[in-house]
Amino acid sequence: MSYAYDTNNIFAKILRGEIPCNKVLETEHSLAFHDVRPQAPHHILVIPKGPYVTFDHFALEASDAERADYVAAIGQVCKDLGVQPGEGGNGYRVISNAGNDGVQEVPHLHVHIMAGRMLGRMLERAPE
Ligand code: DGP
Repeated sequence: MSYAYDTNNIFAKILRGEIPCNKVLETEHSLAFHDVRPQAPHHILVIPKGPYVTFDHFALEASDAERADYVAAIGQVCKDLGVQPGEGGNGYRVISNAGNDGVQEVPHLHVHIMAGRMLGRMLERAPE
Protein backbone atom coordinates (compact mmCIF):
# COMPACT_ATOMS: atom_id res chain seq x y z
CA MET A 1 0.00 0.00 0.00
CA SER A 2 1.30 3.43 -0.80
CA TYR A 3 -0.16 6.70 0.36
CA ALA A 4 1.42 10.09 -0.24
CA TYR A 5 0.47 12.43 2.59
CA ASP A 6 -0.05 16.08 1.66
CA THR A 7 1.48 18.07 4.52
CA ASN A 8 -0.34 21.20 3.33
CA ASN A 9 -3.86 19.83 3.75
CA ILE A 10 -6.14 21.90 5.96
CA PHE A 11 -6.17 19.46 8.88
CA ALA A 12 -2.37 19.29 8.89
CA LYS A 13 -2.43 23.09 9.22
CA ILE A 14 -4.90 22.82 12.10
CA LEU A 15 -2.63 20.28 13.82
CA ARG A 16 0.37 22.63 13.41
CA GLY A 17 -1.68 25.50 14.86
CA GLU A 18 -1.44 27.48 11.62
CA ILE A 19 -5.21 27.87 11.38
CA PRO A 20 -7.70 27.76 14.24
CA CYS A 21 -10.30 25.15 15.05
CA ASN A 22 -13.09 24.93 17.59
CA LYS A 23 -11.57 22.12 19.65
CA VAL A 24 -13.69 19.77 21.73
CA LEU A 25 -11.12 17.14 22.74
CA GLU A 26 -7.39 16.59 22.47
CA THR A 27 -5.55 13.43 23.47
CA GLU A 28 -1.98 12.23 22.94
CA HIS A 29 -2.68 11.01 19.41
CA SER A 30 -6.03 12.54 18.41
CA LEU A 31 -7.86 15.84 18.03
CA ALA A 32 -11.60 16.51 17.80
CA PHE A 33 -13.16 19.78 16.66
CA HIS A 34 -16.37 21.16 15.20
CA ASP A 35 -16.90 20.81 11.47
CA VAL A 36 -16.89 24.24 9.83
CA ARG A 37 -19.94 23.28 7.71
CA PRO A 38 -22.18 21.39 10.16
CA GLN A 39 -24.79 19.09 8.67
CA ALA A 40 -26.42 18.24 12.01
CA PRO A 41 -26.83 20.01 15.37
CA HIS A 42 -23.75 18.10 16.50
CA HIS A 43 -21.09 17.62 13.82
CA ILE A 44 -17.66 16.85 15.18
CA LEU A 45 -14.57 15.74 13.26
CA VAL A 46 -12.06 13.44 14.95
CA ILE A 47 -8.60 13.15 13.41
CA PRO A 48 -5.43 11.32 14.35
CA LYS A 49 -2.39 13.53 14.82
CA GLY A 50 -0.31 11.24 12.63
CA PRO A 51 -0.06 11.62 8.82
CA TYR A 52 -2.74 9.19 7.69
CA VAL A 53 -4.82 9.80 4.60
CA THR A 54 -7.75 7.43 4.98
CA PHE A 55 -9.31 5.06 7.45
CA ASP A 56 -7.73 2.02 5.82
CA HIS A 57 -4.32 3.72 5.83
CA PHE A 58 -4.63 4.37 9.55
CA ALA A 59 -6.16 0.99 10.39
CA LEU A 60 -3.37 -0.90 8.65
CA GLU A 61 -0.33 1.27 9.39
CA ALA A 62 -0.88 3.16 12.66
CA SER A 63 0.61 1.90 15.90
CA ASP A 64 -1.51 0.09 18.47
CA ALA A 65 -1.25 3.14 20.72
CA GLU A 66 -2.51 5.47 17.98
CA ARG A 67 -5.40 3.18 17.10
CA ALA A 68 -6.44 2.69 20.71
CA ASP A 69 -6.25 6.41 21.38
CA TYR A 70 -8.28 7.27 18.27
CA VAL A 71 -11.08 4.79 18.96
CA ALA A 72 -11.24 5.94 22.58
CA ALA A 73 -11.37 9.60 21.49
CA ILE A 74 -14.34 8.86 19.21
CA GLY A 75 -16.11 7.15 22.08
CA GLN A 76 -15.33 10.02 24.44
CA VAL A 77 -16.80 12.58 22.03
CA CYS A 78 -20.00 10.51 21.81
CA LYS A 79 -20.11 10.36 25.60
CA ASP A 80 -19.48 14.08 25.98
CA LEU A 81 -22.27 14.82 23.48
CA GLY A 82 -24.66 12.68 25.50
CA VAL A 83 -25.74 10.73 22.45
CA GLN A 84 -24.85 7.17 23.52
CA PRO A 85 -27.94 5.00 22.98
CA GLY A 86 -26.83 2.78 25.84
CA GLU A 87 -26.96 5.76 28.19
CA GLY A 88 -30.33 7.08 27.08
CA GLY A 89 -29.02 9.21 24.22
CA ASN A 90 -30.70 9.46 20.85
CA GLY A 91 -27.80 8.03 18.86
CA TYR A 92 -25.42 9.32 16.26
CA ARG A 93 -23.67 8.43 13.01
CA VAL A 94 -19.94 7.98 12.44
CA ILE A 95 -18.74 8.10 8.86
CA SER A 96 -15.38 8.42 7.16
CA ASN A 97 -15.19 9.40 3.51
CA ALA A 98 -12.24 8.02 1.55
CA GLY A 99 -10.98 8.74 -1.93
CA ASN A 100 -12.86 9.59 -5.06
CA ASP A 101 -15.97 7.47 -4.67
CA GLY A 102 -16.16 8.37 -1.00
CA VAL A 103 -16.00 12.07 -1.94
CA GLN A 104 -13.20 12.85 0.49
CA GLU A 105 -12.46 16.56 0.49
CA VAL A 106 -9.62 16.72 3.01
CA PRO A 107 -6.85 14.10 2.57
CA HIS A 108 -6.20 13.55 6.27
CA LEU A 109 -8.20 10.81 7.99
CA HIS A 110 -11.24 12.12 9.80
CA VAL A 111 -14.45 10.62 11.04
CA HIS A 112 -17.56 12.72 11.15
CA ILE A 113 -19.68 12.26 14.28
CA MET A 114 -23.14 13.61 13.53
CA ALA A 115 -26.03 13.72 15.96
CA GLY A 116 -28.83 15.83 17.35
CA ARG A 117 -31.52 15.13 14.77
CA MET A 118 -33.02 12.19 12.90
CA LEU A 119 -30.33 11.55 10.30
CA GLY A 120 -32.44 9.50 7.89
CA ARG A 121 -31.23 6.69 5.72
CA MET A 122 -27.49 6.27 5.33
CA LEU A 123 -27.55 6.69 1.54
CA GLU A 124 -30.12 7.72 -0.99
CA ARG A 125 -31.08 4.82 -3.18
CA ALA A 126 -28.89 4.95 -6.29
CA PRO A 127 -30.68 5.70 -9.56
CA GLU A 128 -31.54 2.54 -11.52
P1 DGP B 1 -14.87 15.06 3.76
O1 DGP B 1 -13.37 15.12 3.46
O2 DGP B 1 -15.71 15.15 2.52
O3 DGP B 1 -15.23 13.85 4.57
O4 DGP B 1 -15.27 16.32 4.64
C1 DGP B 1 -14.38 17.30 5.06
C2 DGP B 1 -15.07 18.13 6.10
O5 DGP B 1 -14.13 19.04 6.62
C3 DGP B 1 -16.27 18.97 5.61
O6 DGP B 1 -17.44 18.54 6.30
C4 DGP B 1 -15.92 20.39 5.98
C5 DGP B 1 -14.77 20.25 6.94
N1 DGP B 1 -13.78 21.29 6.83
C6 DGP B 1 -13.13 21.69 5.71
N2 DGP B 1 -12.27 22.67 5.99
C7 DGP B 1 -12.36 22.88 7.33
C8 DGP B 1 -11.70 23.76 8.22
O7 DGP B 1 -10.84 24.56 7.86
N3 DGP B 1 -12.06 23.70 9.54
C9 DGP B 1 -13.01 22.81 10.00
N4 DGP B 1 -13.30 22.83 11.30
N5 DGP B 1 -13.64 21.95 9.18
C10 DGP B 1 -13.31 22.00 7.86
